[in-house]
Amino acid sequence: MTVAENSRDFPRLTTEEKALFKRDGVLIRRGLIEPERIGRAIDLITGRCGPNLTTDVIRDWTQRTFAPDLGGHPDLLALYERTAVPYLAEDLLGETVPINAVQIQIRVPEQLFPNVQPVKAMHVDGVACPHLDPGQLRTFSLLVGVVLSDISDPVAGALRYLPGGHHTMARWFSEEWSLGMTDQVPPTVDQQDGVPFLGIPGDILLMHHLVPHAVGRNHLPFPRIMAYFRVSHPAHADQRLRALCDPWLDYPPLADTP
Ligand SMILES: O=C(O)CCC(=O)C(=O)O
Repeated sequence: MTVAENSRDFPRLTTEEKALFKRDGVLIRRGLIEPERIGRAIDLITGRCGPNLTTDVIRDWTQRTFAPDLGGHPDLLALYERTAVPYLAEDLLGETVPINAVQIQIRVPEQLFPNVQPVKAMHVDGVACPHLDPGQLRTFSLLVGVVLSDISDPVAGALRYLPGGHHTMARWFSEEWSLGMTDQVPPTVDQQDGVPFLGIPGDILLMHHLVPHAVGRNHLPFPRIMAYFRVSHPAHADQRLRALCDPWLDYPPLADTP
């Protein structure tokens, strides 16, 4: 059955959830993705990564995506396309550009690869990335994170985010920042620990592109695995700079809501 065929069954975002998203920049839906889809994704990822992980490969893939050749694999894109997620994204953005790539991010156990994955400091994606030209923007509208391994313990390399940080970042981008700066966030944001996103396989996170986030080391003996999808409103590519300063430019359905 396709997504379109069973879309009636998907619980859409409520007015309360939209208001929460406006306030915090984050929404979490538990158990949204079926276990069979998660299982297929995990088998693919572990099958490809397991034999190939060396210190150099981990460093490289941590900057980009693990198993880059799987970036367009149908069983991984299905975590987004064949689930309720596009409908939730549409509830926030109105229209969305079709997704054609997934990013896999693994935090490997420190005890197996000590110091290979240092803490990723607070940042918003696509702005002043340490490995890219600071004059380039690789921004988008909405980050969707799919939990693929048990992340019930914050020391397992959980993503940590700053609820409401999209308001702070929009002010900073409009008042203090300019293209080409290498600072990723203002010092007040950099000093924060953030809230760990904890979950189990099948849970999803919807996060506004301006919510700052960081990632810790994984102190547990098994890998932490997340899949990320970067969703854009069709107008985003032509309004990247303005979307940094106006959090609701890419979100027409939310512009006039409380
Ligand atoms: O590893 C993660 O969960 C997120 C990594 C991240 O923030 C990024 O790749 O920009």
